[in-house]
Amino acid sequence: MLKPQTTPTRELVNLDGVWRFATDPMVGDAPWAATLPGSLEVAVPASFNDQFVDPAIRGHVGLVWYQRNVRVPRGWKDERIVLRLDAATHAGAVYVDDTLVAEHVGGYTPFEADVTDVVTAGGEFRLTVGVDNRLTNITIPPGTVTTGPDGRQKQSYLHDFYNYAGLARSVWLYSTPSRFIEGVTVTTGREGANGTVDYRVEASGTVRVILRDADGGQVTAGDGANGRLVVPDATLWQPGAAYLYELEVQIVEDGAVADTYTLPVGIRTVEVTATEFLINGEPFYFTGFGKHEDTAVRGKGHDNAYLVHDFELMNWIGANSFRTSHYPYAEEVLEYADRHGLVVIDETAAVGLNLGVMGGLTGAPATPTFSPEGCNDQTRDAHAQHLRELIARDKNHPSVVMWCIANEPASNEDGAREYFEPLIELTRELDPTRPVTIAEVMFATSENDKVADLLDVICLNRYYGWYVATGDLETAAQYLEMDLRAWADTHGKPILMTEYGADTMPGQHSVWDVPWTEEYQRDYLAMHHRIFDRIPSFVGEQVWNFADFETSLGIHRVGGNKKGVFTRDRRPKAAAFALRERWRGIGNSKPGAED
Ligand code: GCB
Repeated sequence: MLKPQTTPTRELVNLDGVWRFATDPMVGDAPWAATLPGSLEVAVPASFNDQFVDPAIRGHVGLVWYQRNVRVPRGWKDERIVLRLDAATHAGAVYVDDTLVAEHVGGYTPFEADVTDVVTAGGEFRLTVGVDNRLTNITIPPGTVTTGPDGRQKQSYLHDFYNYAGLARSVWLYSTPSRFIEGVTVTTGREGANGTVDYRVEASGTVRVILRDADGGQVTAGDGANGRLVVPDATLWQPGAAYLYELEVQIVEDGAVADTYTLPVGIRTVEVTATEFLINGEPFYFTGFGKHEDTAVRGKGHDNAYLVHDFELMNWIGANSFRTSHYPYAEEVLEYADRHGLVVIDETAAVGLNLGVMGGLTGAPATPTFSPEGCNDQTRDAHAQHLRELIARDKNHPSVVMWCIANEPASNEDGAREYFEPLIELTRELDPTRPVTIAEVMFATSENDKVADLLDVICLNRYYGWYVATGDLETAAQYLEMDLRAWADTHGKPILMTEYGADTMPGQHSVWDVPWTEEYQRDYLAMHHRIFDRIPSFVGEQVWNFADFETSLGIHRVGGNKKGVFTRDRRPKAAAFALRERWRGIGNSKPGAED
């Protein structure tokens, strides 16, 4: 699905702002049919939860209602008119006045509705969106809703971040001509010094494409809906040195341009060998973080100031990459990464497909994850649909170098292979150009894991020195090294550490190895780096987490997860300075490797 944009043939109205709001118990049967009752208002884009003081609103489980009036530009009389929501977490139903125009399940991918027939240019309509935050065993991510004795619903889930919900990304009304460009796919390659851009356009009519360089100069052009463009002496998109060409796609009718859409294109290649991750044929060593979309008050709401600041901090610390843990991020984030040369591992929202974790943490007998009551065929169908939408949205971003199709599933349990094999195949079918991975939970070992041979890169989440061998970095180092060597020997694939980290209270200090202190976080990371540097097939390190973030409350969390190298308001802990020294020193190369 193309991200809406303004072009000579398309116009765009942003519908962000302060909307009317109500939770389901506050409204009658058909809340879209009239102005919402009450006086609550809510900011869009932002999760609704932390905007309110009333705990019944913050923790509401079920539907909430967003509403505003929208005026259609009067010049859009002969245009096709589309309503687009960048996300409704986790499901949305959209009404234009009394008409249901779109329904969508999945909280982190966009959806839209052609509303040409139900709105009038120059007229006004009432836009109402019902947003449902419930997670069940057949949603991605999964969860469980139970009803208490007082009839109130309670949501539980197995992922370690707060279930923020609502309209956390922008809402748009846009126009296209009636004959329009529906989709564009580009894949890039290299032939000696030349770059290649293979393009495929979905559109009815005669298609013409023009490729321009970063200064706007025409490089080459092509006719037809499919083709290959050759870029002589191409400037490549490189980690840390982004270069973007611009592909202008046109539908031409009777010599005139009927529709036009412009896509930034970075020419680069990605390949994986037994020991290396290659970008443009060069070994690339990942440094950086697993992140979250998480800030105070906004929850998961996209915020451009935090976008810029987070990338500034990543640049300051010398990070060259991040993982969109544990869900697809706002498209603005990927566009920024494209422009600034940050490398992205793009992750689905399939987090918490692991019923064994609870057993492991509480000592209770583990429930089988892949079972009719757990993750079943319907869950897998939802997961497949989520993959289709993610890849359709993000396939053209040069910054995205790998798909991570799940975080810490029970890949060691029976049924994991049957669940994942078709999804891995689907991912490769949808995008044959990028490697595929899963971030592996620590219960999955090189011996008991059932899916690793299907993956291109082994991504490991490990907490030696934190959940295991807490406060004992010496023992932790031994466990870590044994674990990594076993994976290297068993699979002969590149290994990337996608999580390692220690909860840290800023301001807590000690001369000893004391968990929660700033020194312990720093030394814990340094211990890991000593071991990483000894493993030849090691291709990168992403610390958990970039910043502290909100979680559901429980006995394991005090004011959220504190494994951030930065606090939730982005102040550095001591580890930040140590990471900066290491990462700025190694750049994009494996430590100890010859340049
Ligand atoms: C993990 C999860 C991540 C958690 C982290 C932790 O393994 O992937 O979502 O936040 O551990 O801090 O426990």
